[in-house]
Amino acid sequence: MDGAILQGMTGSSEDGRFEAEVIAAYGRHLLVRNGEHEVRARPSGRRLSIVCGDRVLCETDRKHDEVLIVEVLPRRTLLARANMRGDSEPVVANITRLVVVLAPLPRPDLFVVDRYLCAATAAGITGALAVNKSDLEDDAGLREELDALTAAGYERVRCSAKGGQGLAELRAMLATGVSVLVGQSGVGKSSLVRALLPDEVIATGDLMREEEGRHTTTASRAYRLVNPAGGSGGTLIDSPGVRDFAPAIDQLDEKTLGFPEIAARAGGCRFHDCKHLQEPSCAVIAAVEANEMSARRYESYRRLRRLYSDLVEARGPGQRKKR
Ligand SMILES: Nc1nc2c(ncn2[C@@H]2O[C@H](COP(=O)(O)OP(=O)(O)OP(=O)(O)O)[C@@H](O)[C@H]2O)c(=O)[nH]1
Ligand SMILES: [Mg+2]
Ligand SMILES: [Zn+2]
Repeated sequence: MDGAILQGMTGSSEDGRFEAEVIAAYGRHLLVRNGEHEVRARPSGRRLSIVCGDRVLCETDRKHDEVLIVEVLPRRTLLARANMRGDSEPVVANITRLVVVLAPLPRPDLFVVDRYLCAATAAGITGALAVNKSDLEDDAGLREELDALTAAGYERVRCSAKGGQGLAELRAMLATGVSVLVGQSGVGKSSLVRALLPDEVIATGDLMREEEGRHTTTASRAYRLVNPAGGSGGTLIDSPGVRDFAPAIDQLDEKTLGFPEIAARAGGCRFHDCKHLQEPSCAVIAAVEANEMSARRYESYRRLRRLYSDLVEARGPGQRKKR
């Protein structure tokens, strides 16, 4: 490593310690940024769990010529998912907005979209939608389903990374804070990042791999957007595509599971602990029956409720699972 680079780290103390931001995480291979400098780093111990977006304390190991991360600073927010055992795994840290990217093709799984949006609510992050590939033929059925999400309060931008339509609107949505693009593989997350960063070369080095001739993202990576009118344009994190996603169960609100249209109505249910499944005088069920709430969204809620119970069961009661 270039010692001169390390000398230039802002806030670097005598012992070579400095604070940095994790801008790429590929397992234990990390890339951190301090000011304008980017260096590779690795966690100093096995117990450190570090994700893209983390603020970390680094130490320069001059003997081995490497940068070690010795501490993860407290996270302002954390997007987390549940694994099959029901345990929570961190995905990205310190973000302010989660943008689910979808497209007419590959065919969207709206239940996965819903679960991402629920995870955003659970993490105290703004959820939003980017409907990409607007150059392809529009799907009226899909649009109707998406209208239900807009009615629930999620901002939605229609865009095309290929044709450029809607990119100004997307850029405006991303202009503040730190956003992450999530969604199924092939919806165009990396293409959107590329379209928003015309001058920046998207790293295709060690952290990425080419699969069957096409680029599929294998690690989350943060980019700084530039406002064309000058100044910062927000930070954007690209993430690998998923087939499925389950929100971390500890973060979810037991009563609403993160559905805003249920949160808005739960106060009207007869029972304080109503789960909105078959309870009498349930304001949520009444809203679905009156066509005021989307039946598909309600079905999505019921599925997440089942998944939630399954995950709680998979995890087992407290420490008892540990052998
Ligand atoms: N027609 C059309 N194709 C697009 C558009 N944006 C992306 N694509 C294509 O969709 C394919 C997938 O794009 P990527 O940007 O790699 O998708 P991704 O979401 O990053 O995929 P993963 O990294 O695997 O999660 C590529 O062949 C792109 O050229 C668009 O706006 N319109
Ligand atoms: Mg990608
Ligand atoms: Zn209810």
